[in-house]
This record gives sequence, structure tokens and C-alpha cells, in this order.
Amino acid sequence: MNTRFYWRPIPLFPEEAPAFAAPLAGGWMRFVAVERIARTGPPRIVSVDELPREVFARLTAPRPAIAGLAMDRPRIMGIVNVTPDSFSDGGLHADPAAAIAHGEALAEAGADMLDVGGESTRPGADPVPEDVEIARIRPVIAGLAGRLGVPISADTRKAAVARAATGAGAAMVNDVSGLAHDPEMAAEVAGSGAALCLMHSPADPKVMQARARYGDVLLDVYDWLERQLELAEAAGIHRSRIVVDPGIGFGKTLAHNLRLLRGLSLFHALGCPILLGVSRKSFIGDVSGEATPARRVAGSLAVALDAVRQGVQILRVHDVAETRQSLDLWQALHPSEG
Ligand code: HH2
Repeated sequence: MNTRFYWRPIPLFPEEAPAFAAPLAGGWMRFVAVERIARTGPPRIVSVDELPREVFARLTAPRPAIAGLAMDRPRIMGIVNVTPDSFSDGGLHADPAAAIAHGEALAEAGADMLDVGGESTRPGADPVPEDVEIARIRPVIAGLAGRLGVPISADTRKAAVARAATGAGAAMVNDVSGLAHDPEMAAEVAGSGAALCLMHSPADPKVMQARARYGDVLLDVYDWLERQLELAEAAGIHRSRIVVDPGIGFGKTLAHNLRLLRGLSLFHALGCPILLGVSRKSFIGDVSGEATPARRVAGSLAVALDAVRQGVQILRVHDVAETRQSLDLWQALHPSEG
């Protein structure tokens, strides 16, 4: 039987890369070597010229714009939770006027896009009926879309909610079930023309922590995203409209989250932009001892910048101004050519 290989590019800053280095996802980082990983046997570092041609093409091709946003630099997605019970900001912007004001403030602070959600997906959360979810997010999306110059994403697992959201002006559907929750979702997104974020989760939020069992979490999440990408494409959603997300904290232990974060650049081999949500999450509390989510900003920024070093294109964050300032400094230290 042929061994299945996985290819993780090892990122280099442009200023330390030789002239023959390849561009990582057509973006701001370079690479000359790749970690070749198999499920059996130790990983091996191979040179970029040993890559199969199609793998090289996937790893280096510039990514198409998503919801009108060019993917040639790191982008900030600001979180607007219109929920009473989100883990870090539940209840703060639960009425439409407060949520719209919050979205405006995030855009002002430097968000490139906004993600509006009406259902908490924290571990153990109860599902929200779709009419309630629609009532929460539709007025907020309608109030923000087309006014601020930033595209709006709808954080939902349900086709009916996605329909209401795109009808109100959302340009992206952020499905934290990666099309696994609602069988109608793929056709709904395909027909709407919206972009899609496919995030990995092993099960519904209510039970997902009990499903945190993997052979190798990095490779299992990769395989799962690859399958869901094929499903999306078969439903008529072109790969150029899709971003992938390993789903940090969704059905994962601390060890799983850390393995995924160390290996993030593997996901470039899927050929899509990568979105990452680590903001204020509980693994930051596990590592740092900080129990209060709103006091996990520094840890969130440390992980966000490491993700940018690995070529991650979109950071989903609560603390937009702080993330913008960190990115500005990071980019001043590591200017891209051109
Ligand atoms: N995390 C959360 C919600 N949506 N979407 C993507 N694509 N990636 C993520 O990591 C992600 C997400 C959970 O965070 P939050 O919205 O702050 O909390 P809650 O689910 O409690 O509303």
C-alpha cells in the first residue's frame, strides 16, 4: 500500500529566505523546506524541490480574494456576538442597537471584516431555535452591511439562518460545523454566492468535548477538512470561495489545540486561506492560569502572531484594536516585498 504523505511547509521570513525560496500561499512568508509527515514512521524534512508538482502548486499559489478581501496580508475578523451567553462577551451586545454600535467600533478600530453570531457554540452550549437566531442577527447584519466598507460574515450552522443573513447583506457564511450540522447548508451557500468558512468540529457543541479523540489530531483534522471541501465543491461551492479553519477549542484538549497550532501551516496544502479563532479561549487560560476570558488578550495576541508567522490569513478576534496594533508592529518588523 502507498504511504499517504502530508506536507507542512516550514515558514521563513522573507528577509532570511534565499532567492530560490517559494512563496507560502502567495503571501508574506517563504519556505525552502517541508516537513513530510506520515501516519506511520517519523516525519522527515525534505527540500522544496522534492515536492510533488501539485503539492507545490497548492502550497505556493496566491489565494483568491474572500468576500472581496485580498488575501495578500493578514486580515482581522472582529467578533460581534448577539447572544446572551457567549463565553467571553455574552449579553454585552444582545440588543441590535448595541451590537451595531459594537460592530461600528470594531470597524473603526481596524477590523477588515465582522463576524455576526446569534448562537453560542462554547462547549456544552444549548442549541438556539432558528427563528430566535434569525431574529438576533438579521437586524444587526442589515444595520452593518454595506455601510462600513467591511464585509459581514454570519456565524451559523443553519441553512435558514444563512439564507436570512445573506439576504440581509452577509458576504460570508461561517459554519462551525463545517457543513456537518445541516444537510441543506451546502446547497444554500452554493446558491447564495457567499463565501464559506469550513471549520472543523467533531460534534455539536453540547457533546463535542466528549468526542475529543483522535489518532493524530493534526492529520485527522486535515483529512476531515479535505472531505468537507470535496463535499462543498460537489454542491457547487468553488474552492476559491472557501476558507478552512481547524476549530481551536471545538472538541479538543489542550494537547490537541497545541499540536494544531504548532502545525497550522500544514493546512495551506488544502489550497484555501486559513482562518483561526483563538481569541480569549480556554486553552489560553489553561496555559497561563488566567481564569477570566477578557483578561486573556495578551495570550491571544501571542498565538495570533505565531499564526501570522505560519501564513494564516484571517484572525477571528474580540480585541480588534489590540490585534491591529500587534499586527502593525509585526509588519513593520517583517515588511513584505512589493
Ligand atoms: N470560535 C467561536 C465561534 N465561532 N468560528 C470560526 N470560524 N472559528 C472559531 O474558532 C470560532 C468560530 C467561539 O468563540 P465566540 O464566538 O467568542 O464564543 P461563543 O461561541 O460562546 O459565542
